[in-house]
Amino acid sequence: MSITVRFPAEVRDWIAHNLTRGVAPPAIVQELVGRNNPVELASAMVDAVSSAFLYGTPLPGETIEVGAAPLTYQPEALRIPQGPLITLGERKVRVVSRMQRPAAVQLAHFLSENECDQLIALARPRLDRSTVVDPVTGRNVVAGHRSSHGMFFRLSETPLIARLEARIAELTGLPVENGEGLQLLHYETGAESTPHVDYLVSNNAANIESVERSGQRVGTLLMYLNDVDGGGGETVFPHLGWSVTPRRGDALYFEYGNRFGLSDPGSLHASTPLRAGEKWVATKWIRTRRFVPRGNT
Ligand code: PD2
Ligand code: ZN
Repeated sequence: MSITVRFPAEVRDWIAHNLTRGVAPPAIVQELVGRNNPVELASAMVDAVSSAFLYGTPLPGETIEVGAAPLTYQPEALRIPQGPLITLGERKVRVVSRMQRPAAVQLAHFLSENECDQLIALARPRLDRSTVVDPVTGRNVVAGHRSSHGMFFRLSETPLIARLEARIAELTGLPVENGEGLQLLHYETGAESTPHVDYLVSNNAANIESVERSGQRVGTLLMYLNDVDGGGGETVFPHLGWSVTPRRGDALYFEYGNRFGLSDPGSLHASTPLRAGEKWVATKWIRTRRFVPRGNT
């Protein structure tokens, strides 16, 4: 049996701040118990905030349940068509492998060689150091998490970009307008993307506002634009022990949102350090609703 109790906003924010700083949940529970909170209540409060971080859900509101069963993520089937070949406009794309959790599909020749070349040529003069939102300050910072360079295209910026966005919408069954602008990333020797989830965690104002404007991210499409022959640069899923080797024109699509609004922590992934040469990849992040960039409400 569970009971509903009031969860003061200042206690919730204090817990969120400490989790974001990397303080371990049991240490936060202990601190709360030391401040005269019953241990069941302290654990429930810390669990409520850490579950919101883990599953990418909004921070708890004014009340929480004490004594409730812990949450788990219920995976859902991939939205994309079944079968070994998927027809996308004029293009037939071959399925290389499928995964159930996170729901994922690996596709051969999603892009033509010419499309890969054109994307690289359009992006090269516009590359900048990739940034991420610092979870403690909420500011955009150049971070070790992403040691690549990158740039974003606007939606339908060129006929090529519009054609690819239509192909992605046909693959995923999600409207073009739910997609964030296509991002191109360029990794040089040694560059990597450390383990992370792509859904937005409610640990800073920028993420909270972004989810309020456009809904949560629920799918990622990675399109590999060159062969990475020198080793490294694989996209890896540490919880699965799965590693995808980039091959020019191939794509990897994975989904991590269910109909209860939870995100899948099993979708944790990374790009391993590039041992030699370079890696070019295009990424598309897809939301539950129309994507509205900051300042465009
Ligand atoms: O470049 C990749 O393989 C990669 C790996 C993990 C890209 C991303 N995440 C991303 O753009 O989110
Ligand atoms: Zn990622």
